This record gives sequence, structure tokens and C-alpha cells, in this order.
Amino acid sequence: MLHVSDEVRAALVAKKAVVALESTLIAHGMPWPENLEVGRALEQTVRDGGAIPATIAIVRGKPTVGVSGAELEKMARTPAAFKKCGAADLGPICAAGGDGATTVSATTVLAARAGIRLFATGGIGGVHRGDSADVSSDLATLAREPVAVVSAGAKAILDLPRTLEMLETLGVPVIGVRTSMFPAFYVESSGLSLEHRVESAFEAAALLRAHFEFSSSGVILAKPIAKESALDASQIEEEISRALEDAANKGVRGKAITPHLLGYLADATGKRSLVANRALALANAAFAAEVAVALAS
Ligand code: PSU
Ligand code: MN
Repeated sequence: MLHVSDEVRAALVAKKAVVALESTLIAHGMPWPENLEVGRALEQTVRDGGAIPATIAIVRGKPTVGVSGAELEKMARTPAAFKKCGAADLGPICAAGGDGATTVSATTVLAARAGIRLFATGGIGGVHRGDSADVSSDLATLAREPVAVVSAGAKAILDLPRTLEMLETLGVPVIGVRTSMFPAFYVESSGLSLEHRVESAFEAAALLRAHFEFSSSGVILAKPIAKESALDASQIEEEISRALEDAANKGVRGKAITPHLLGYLADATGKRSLVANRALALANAAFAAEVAVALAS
């Protein structure tokens, strides 16, 4: 059922470096037209790093690994037509012949099926603030799929201490990339310590080789946003509090909450949150490409 593009298939057969990219970030994490620009820039960044990008989505009922430029554009222009698709939604959306933008969880499942080990995103989902029963399926999915996700930690709108605890419970290793602190998406550090770190893509590849030797779970390569792109910690925290209040007042819940909060923050910060999100996502894609190349050699 999996549709793998010719370019991605050829790269996988030749055991060349491939990096998976998700599509919820494009369809539901950013506004038009920035979303298309970022979607394209992510792919270009992976190419510049010597790897082949595979943006993943569901297109007319087909789980697609390596969407075309036209499909990427359609997703960015008409996001409402692409349902936010987590791991549990893959079957229903595919069976209905629908279009879906895949989250970290669904992208991880499809990347694993295609044999792709590296995946870059902005920030993974996690335990929501206020409602600690609302836990992203990103976490449980990473516990059972052998994929390494490069991310700037979990999104700052979440309860980061609980998210990190949950990852520990699930047995998903969180590895700092040149840091001993769990990153906080828009900010370099959450103040939460990590036990393991790597200093380079080469070290990350060695760690993954060892991990995948005996484990079938995923790995999080947690890469902090660059200093020059980071937002002011107390300012963004204030905006996040307001965003959460706004969501509560409007009764926004479930799948709609993350897109709502990100949209609120982009408006409230005059798009500075969006610029930071773009910067960290591109940096993650660049590092994922480096690791994929090291892993392939
Ligand atoms: N990273 C970003 N922006 C995003 C996301 C990640 O920079 O919008 C998406 C991912 O697809 C992630 C999802 O899986 O947010 C989490 O949504 P939820 O909390 O509903 O599981
Ligand atoms: Mn949720």
C-alpha cells in the first residue's frame, strides 16, 4: 500500500542517506505562505547535506513517502483538506481514500515501514499542560518504531517535565546534541537535565548503530535552537500562558489544541515565533542529513 517515490526508492535500494520529513508542520503548524516556503526549504536543506528528503503525507488514500512538489504545494495551500493524521488515523484515512498531513507519530510509522531511520521535525508532541491526560501519540509511537527523530525537544507549549518523564517511562532515549539539557523549542534549554549527549553527527551515527543493534525503539536527538534564533524565555512563556488561556476560553481541545496555540503565538509575537520555528526546523533537517550520511557510510 505504501507509495514510495522513485527518487526515495532508488536512494533506499542504493543504501544512500534518506531523511523523512513530516507534513502536519506544513499543513497545521504554520500559516500560508510561510508553510510552503518552509516545506521546500526543509527538503533543500536535506539535499544540501547530501541526503534525499522524503516528505511524508497521505495523498488520496495512499501513504506517500516522498510527496511531489505539486502535492507539497497543495497541502500548504489547502491545509483543511489534509486531515491531521496521527498513527491511529492512518488506517481510517487511507481506507476512506482521504488526504492526510502526518504528525510525528504517523510519519514515524511510515518512515519505519519504508526503512528510513532518520526523521527531522521542529518539536515532538508530548504531555499537554493543564490536561495531563492529553498525551501526544508521538511518545508511544517512538517507543515502538526504530526511527531517530531530530527535534528541538518537545514543543514549548507542553508540560516539558512530564513529557521527559513519560519518555523515560516508555524507554525512549533522549540524547542531547551538544547539550546536557532538554531543549525547550523556542529557547535553548528547559532546565531539565539529560543523561546522554553527542558532540557530532558522527557520534550520533555511532550511537544509533549501537542502539538499533539491540533495540527496536526510537531515539530522540534533541538539538537546541541556535542562540541567535532563540526567543526571550520569559517573554515567550508569558505569551504561552496567554495562548493557553485563550484556548481554554474558546474550548479548544484535542487535536486542535497544538495548531491553535502555534497560530496564537505567531500572531501574538508578530511572527517571531514562526521565524524561530523555521530556524530550528531547518537546523534539525541539516543535522539529520549529516547523521543519515554518517550512518550510510
Ligand atoms: N513541530 C513543529 N510544528 C508542528 C509539529 C511539530 O515545529 O506543528 C507537529 C508535529 O506533527 C507533532 C504535532 O506530531 O505537532 C503534535 O500534535 P499533538 O500535540 O496533537 O499530538
Ligand atoms: Mn492530543
